[in-house]
Amino acid sequence: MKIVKATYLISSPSFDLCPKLNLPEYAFIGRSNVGKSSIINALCQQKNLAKTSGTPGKTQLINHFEIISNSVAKGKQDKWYIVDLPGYGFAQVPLAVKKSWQQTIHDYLAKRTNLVVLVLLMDIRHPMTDLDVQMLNWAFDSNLPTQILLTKADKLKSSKVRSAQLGVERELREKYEGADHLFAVEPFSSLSGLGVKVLRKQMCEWLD
Ligand SMILES: Nc1nc2c(ncn2[C@@H]2O[C@H](COP(=O)(O)OP(=O)(O)OP(=O)(O)O)[C@@H](O)[C@H]2O)c(=O)[nH]1
Ligand SMILES: [Mg+2]
Repeated sequence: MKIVKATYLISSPSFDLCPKLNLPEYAFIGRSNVGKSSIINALCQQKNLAKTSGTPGKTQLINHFEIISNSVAKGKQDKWYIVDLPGYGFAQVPLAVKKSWQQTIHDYLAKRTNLVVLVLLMDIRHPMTDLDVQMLNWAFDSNLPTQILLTKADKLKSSKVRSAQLGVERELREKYEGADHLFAVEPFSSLSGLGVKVLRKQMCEWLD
């Protein structure tokens, strides 16, 4: 799959204000500062498509991007959305705001019927936080296929990368019996490009 065009569409403060459900959609979610915007940029090969920042909590809206991709193998063009969801777990945010984000995300996961796959990002050095598990529970409850990316893998030696991946896979098997078909785990680095090709290939398969 080759992404031929990626454009920013709209930022919505709540689930009700999101674009119509007319195209398939992939949502990226994870703790604030985990590298969501960087992954979207790496995937689309555009440096500033999604705004990245050193300030956690920058993305507080549901951001839709419209993507046009070509599949050489299938000889066709596809149109779909990528969604940059608000980051969670940012300590400096008031409790009421955190609660409202959680509600927005829960509604989004439960009701956005054009959602094909959830891409859940976890820092490879601190995976499976309570809020990550909360997202996994919601995905499991909605029977929503979830690609887990262990981000910033460039920060660890390759042996540690492998053991982190195996650890998360083991925990998933223990927590969600019989859900092997729903969850997949890949290490990722926007900096080195590790995992980008695998993710593109995966996305192409999911589109069918
Ligand atoms: N070493 C390393 N740093 C990364 C990687 N991806 C992102 N970063 C850095 O992590 C910080 C946050 O990246 P963003 O892509 O803005 O993270 P985000 O999840 O979109 O953050 P919010 O929108 O604030 O929730 C930035 O300083 C990036 O440069 C990576 O693969 N490796
Ligand atoms: Mg962001």
